[in-house]
Amino acid sequence: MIRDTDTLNALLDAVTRFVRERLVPAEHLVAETDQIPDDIVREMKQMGLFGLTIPEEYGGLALTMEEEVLVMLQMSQTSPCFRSLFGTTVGIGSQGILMDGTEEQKAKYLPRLATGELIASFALTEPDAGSDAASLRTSAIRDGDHYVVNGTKRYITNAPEAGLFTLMARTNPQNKGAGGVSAFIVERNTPGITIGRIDKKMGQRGAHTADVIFENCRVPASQLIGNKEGHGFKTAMKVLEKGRIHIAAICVGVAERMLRDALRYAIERKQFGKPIAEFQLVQALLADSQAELYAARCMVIDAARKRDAGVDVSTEASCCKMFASEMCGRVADRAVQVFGGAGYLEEYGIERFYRDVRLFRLYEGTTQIQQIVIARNMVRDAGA
Ligand code: COS
Repeated sequence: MIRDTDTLNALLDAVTRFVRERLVPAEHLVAETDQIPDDIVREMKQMGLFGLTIPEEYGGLALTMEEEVLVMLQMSQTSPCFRSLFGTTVGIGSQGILMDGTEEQKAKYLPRLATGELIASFALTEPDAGSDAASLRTSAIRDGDHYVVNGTKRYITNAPEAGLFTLMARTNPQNKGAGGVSAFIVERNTPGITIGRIDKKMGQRGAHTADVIFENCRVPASQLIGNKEGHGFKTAMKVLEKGRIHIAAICVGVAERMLRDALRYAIERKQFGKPIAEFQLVQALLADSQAELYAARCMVIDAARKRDAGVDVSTEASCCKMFASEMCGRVADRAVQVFGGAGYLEEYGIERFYRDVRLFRLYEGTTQIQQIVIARNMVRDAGA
């Protein structure tokens, strides 16, 4: 749903300009230094990017899912690490508070998240609990008016930058499944939290992940999201469902950028006396990418519109995440192929995208997890 076309277009123009004039020129530097420059972070905050999805009464822009998707399609026409810096705050880090938090929790945290003063991270994954998220072992045991948290969270995006964590931990040790899990808002400066060293990753330099270690960390009981024990896994699933449409939009945007770069190269590069874009085998690489991109774009917008209309989009969100991330991987591979030897060299940038986009098929639910969600829903809907 688009609420006001003029307002949205103004935002889209601003994001498009920001990407073209500020982010694209900084891509190499960020990849080299593994750091997004402070002035860019400041500009992101000024533009309201940290508050895109936060309701207006808490200082955000309150974008609908369709609006969010359209903004992300523009935002991701550059290295995905830029989006990652505010992506956890507008997405998986804040949405648990927004969806299931109490009024007090929303009033306390959402305004500071909207301005970017606080960066939010989503702490679900553990060394032994990835795809099987319900098996997490981090414990939060009630002790008076606190919970004592112990455990390790792994691959936590923006952990080094985070001001707060949406933490999933087991409050009921007797219940080893999803029902024993609760969600908390944990401030970074709570004693007993250590951030591990920044992970060395295949790509997405500039976006940081690390372990978050909780050792006898006393979290006030008032930080339990919604003041409700045993609801944390469902909160996480709802948050991830929305996140999957967001990530699918990112996949489409990055794929568009890679295809545009590949097309430009194919037009400029001459072999056998003419541009390689005139050779049919190269054209096939371009055309297959264009068709798949079109399909993914349509899927993402359709799923976003359905979600805005209040439809249950569990299946659509997983279809989008699976198809768009796999499509993005294929487009990356073809783009490198179009570039030929140059595609393997750092200076042309396409190999960096090739590495960056590999993550999309893994995080916020692997392709295989999306397949499980889709097929389970199909069986359920068939009344089996
Ligand atoms: N919205 C609301 N509730 C949901 C839900 C959703 N999208 N998905 C599941 N639930 C609920 C279920 O209805 C069930 O509730 P009841 O017990 O009341 O029926 C509960 O959550 C447990 O669901 P389920 O039985 O399906 O849990 P499983 O342990 O079988 O796991 C998968 C389901 C595999 C889908 C889940 O573990 C998953 O998504 N794993 C991937 C995690 C992930 O994406 N990690 C990425 C890292 S975080 S960036």
